[in-house]
Amino acid sequence: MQSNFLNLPKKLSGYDTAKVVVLPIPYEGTVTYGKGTSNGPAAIIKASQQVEFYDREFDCEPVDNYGIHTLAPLAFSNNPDKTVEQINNAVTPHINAGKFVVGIGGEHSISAGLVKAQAESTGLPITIVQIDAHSDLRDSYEGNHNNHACVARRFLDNENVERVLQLGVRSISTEEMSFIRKNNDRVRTWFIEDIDTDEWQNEFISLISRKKIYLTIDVDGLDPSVIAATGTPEPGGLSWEKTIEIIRLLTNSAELIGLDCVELAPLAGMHASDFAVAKLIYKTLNLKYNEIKES
Ligand SMILES: [Mn+2]
Repeated sequence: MQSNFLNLPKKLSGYDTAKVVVLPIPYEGTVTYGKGTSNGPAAIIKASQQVEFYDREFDCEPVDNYGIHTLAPLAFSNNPDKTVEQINNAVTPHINAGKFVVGIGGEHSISAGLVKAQAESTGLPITIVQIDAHSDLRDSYEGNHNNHACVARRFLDNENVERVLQLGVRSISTEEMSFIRKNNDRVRTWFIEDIDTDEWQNEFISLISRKKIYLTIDVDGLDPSVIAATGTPEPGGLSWEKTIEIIRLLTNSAELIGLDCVELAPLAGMHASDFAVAKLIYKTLNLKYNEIKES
């Protein structure tokens, strides 16, 4: 890898001083349709070199206030169950060192390891916010519990995961619909048409308010006009503006404790997708570190 995320100078990218660490997780073990998500982390880091540090919303270069260290990419066995444990083991020391960990994928199953590390390290109830075109609530898929189509079920395996809140879903199976209906104490899914109205906001805020939130962004949650380079694209997704609005509500009402951005499968000649993901990560960090808290 040529450079660090955002191509930051040393004073902003050293491990000891940075509040944020970016962990590239180029894992692609169970992908079922379009391939290439193992190339996601390198494409995100390359595109991030073009992101402006200056953020108009805050009229400053917010990264000056937090700093980002980019870790070496994780290497894997090709066993999906072992991968989850490897990620858990790799991430835990950084959480314990007080770092805000950003996992960049890689396929969505990596989030199971990231969430496990967060749930076990904090020892407190956490809520997962999942931006995704799919609910990923199958118990297993193609004979595997750690398939990327099952990741939200794996979140729910953790006792410390109080609830999974899903936004932007527009492709779902009969089994998953039935699971949602039976488990409405732990899963709340806002389908894409729900987010076109304003009614979802109050309920969303009430479910996240003052909680510890882990945000997992499957980039296929966004509309393919924003991010087309993904393995299982679905038409009719979240706009860029709506996505930022969700994240702004989150950072204004709750404590964001971890983040991942997964399922970018870069396409030659379509670097708009890579850039959108890099900018989305930077914007999320800016919102987190400029959070305005009501006292
Ligand atoms: Mn998805």
